[in-house]
Amino acid sequence: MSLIKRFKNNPILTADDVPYPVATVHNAAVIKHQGLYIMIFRSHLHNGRSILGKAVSENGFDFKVDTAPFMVPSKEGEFALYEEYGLEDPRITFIDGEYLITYSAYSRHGVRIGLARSSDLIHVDRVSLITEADYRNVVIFPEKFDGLYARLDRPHSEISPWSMWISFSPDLRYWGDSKVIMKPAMYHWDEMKIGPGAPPIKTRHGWLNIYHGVFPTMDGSVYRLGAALHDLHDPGKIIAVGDNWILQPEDPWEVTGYVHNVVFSCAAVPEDDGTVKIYWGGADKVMCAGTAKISALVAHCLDNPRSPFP
Ligand code: BMA
Repeated sequence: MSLIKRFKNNPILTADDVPYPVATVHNAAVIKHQGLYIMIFRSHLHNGRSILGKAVSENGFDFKVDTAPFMVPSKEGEFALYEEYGLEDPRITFIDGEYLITYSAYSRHGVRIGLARSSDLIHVDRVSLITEADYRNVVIFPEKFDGLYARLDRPHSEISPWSMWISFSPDLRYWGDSKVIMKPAMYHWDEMKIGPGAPPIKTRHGWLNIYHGVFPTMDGSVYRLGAALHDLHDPGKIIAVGDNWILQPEDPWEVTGYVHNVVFSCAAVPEDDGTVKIYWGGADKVMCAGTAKISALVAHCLDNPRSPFP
């Protein structure tokens, strides 16, 4: 039986639901704010560059999109220089009474990560560009460790398959103590590269990390989701990585779209009843959602684990 139950009315959001011209709606961050689900989603414009929109829902499945985009490339200062080619793949974390939004900033100088903050998810202030070029998929933990913020990310490298790293910061601006914590497994569903997906969820057994892994085929790359557990007090220590994927492209809008065979998650919202709503982009074109039992995802990691350094 599948660990993740797809929502019966997937896809939950498409370009047709957006009141300004976009080609796609995908790879969205979602978080609960004052009883509402707030989604910050990526859209390709018709020139191929991306911006971020916002949608709101009462039940986590039926979203209504704002009339105007939430964030577009900055026209000011260093952000303008590094956001020239667009903003992609946001993630949201709530910590210390504020929302932190990370996003990929694309420009002629490469891809790096921007950090913005908001108290109400209406007004948003850019804080800093928190990586140099060739980083993606930055997710910030919703708690500090020994007084430090912690983040997972995925630097690019020509020597190693692209792997998951952790870094720490006293102030969100300066990051260090970086180390690699998890690598792809050879001839395995994630052999080509892995990257953080949703900001980690705290469970009794550890931080649940829903990540993506990529396998190269003769028909292009296949993006799937997997799960790993990190130590509660030392998030750089992986307790277990579930050996099998937890979600793969199967529905028609996951198999065919802007880029085919992609499920890519930037968000998972834990609920009080022990379930989690997982959100993913389908084929880089639409937004999909599903639910899972948190205990089942934890068991998936613990019952059939593989090494984080296979
Ligand atoms: C990755 C990123 C994601 C995208 C995925 C599949 O490299 O660009 O934004 O969803 O590829 O195309």
